Amino acid sequence: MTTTPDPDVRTDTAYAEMDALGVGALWRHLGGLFPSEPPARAIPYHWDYRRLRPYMLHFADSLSIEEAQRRVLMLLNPGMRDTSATVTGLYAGIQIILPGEQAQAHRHSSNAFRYIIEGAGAYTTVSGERVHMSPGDLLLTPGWRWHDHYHEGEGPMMWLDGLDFPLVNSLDTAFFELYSDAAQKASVPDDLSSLQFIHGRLNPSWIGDRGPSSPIGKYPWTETARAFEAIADHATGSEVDGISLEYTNPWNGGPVMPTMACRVQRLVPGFHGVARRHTAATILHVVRGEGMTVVNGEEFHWHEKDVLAVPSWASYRHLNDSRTEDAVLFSYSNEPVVKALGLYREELL
Ligand code: GTQ
Repeated sequence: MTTTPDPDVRTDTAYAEMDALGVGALWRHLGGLFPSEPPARAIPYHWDYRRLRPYMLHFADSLSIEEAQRRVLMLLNPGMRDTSATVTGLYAGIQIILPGEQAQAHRHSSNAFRYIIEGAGAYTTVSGERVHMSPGDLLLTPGWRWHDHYHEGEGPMMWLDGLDFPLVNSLDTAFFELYSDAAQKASVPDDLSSLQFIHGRLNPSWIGDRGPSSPIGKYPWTETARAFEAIADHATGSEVDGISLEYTNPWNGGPVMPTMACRVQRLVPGFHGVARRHTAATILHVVRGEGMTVVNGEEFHWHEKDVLAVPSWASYRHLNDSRTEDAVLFSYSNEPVVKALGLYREELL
């Protein structure tokens, strides 16, 4: 069937006229809208902690916590600066707090966690529970819980903040509120949730409020170290990730929060991982040791406390060339989101 062309419509002006009507021509955008493979907006990127630390100390000295509210250096992926993302859907920042400082209590719909890098003597209060921090601890602040940070120890304290706000913002689901006071009052014993839940497979069965996030405020480094020691050399782990352990939600064995999966992995001396790629975007933090990750053929040499962005569908492999020292990496990814939507793919290369 043919139709009679409308004499008032001319192709040479139609695209501009349609644009003004909020209309586009699919045939001019097909490649961009349906790429054959995920196009990388995020690029593979490495943040060298030794280069960031002087700036953190500078602003700790020159900018009060009241002015800053939260004194954080954001790790911005050069390909995603418009959304302040580190990789797609995820953000990483390094926060520094000095003795006696109080970071204002607030809550947001974004899920957050902290992975402690340096220092001792600070705590975060989450929903009335004071959670004390030591290096290597993972602290959770699931969405919409009040939280504030206080440092009662000596010397500066630094940690890695992981949040899903690039995802939450892209879904237009962001809410934020300041608390009525600078700090919450403690309403339960300190570190209660870790004390109640962290022991092996035994969960407190009287607790009925089973939301989508882990109820554990802190996964202490001491437990991670115990797990690595117990496994010791009895397992080689996976050929891609070595001895990789996932922090889990005790209610369902799944990821700690609905938008972020957190893991910690030990790469034994001489570990040469197999390359792979997957559709989960990943951020890695070096807990200890040094080594190399090859991302899309580019070598990133990392040291303790560095951060590395691995975009979706980038191929990557880890190497620890030390003959004597382990390397330990903490990582988080948007894998739970990608899996929940049926979009997860992975392959070994
Ligand atoms: O400590 O609550 O890096 O709200 C970014 C936003 C940390 C926090 C960040 C935040 C926080």
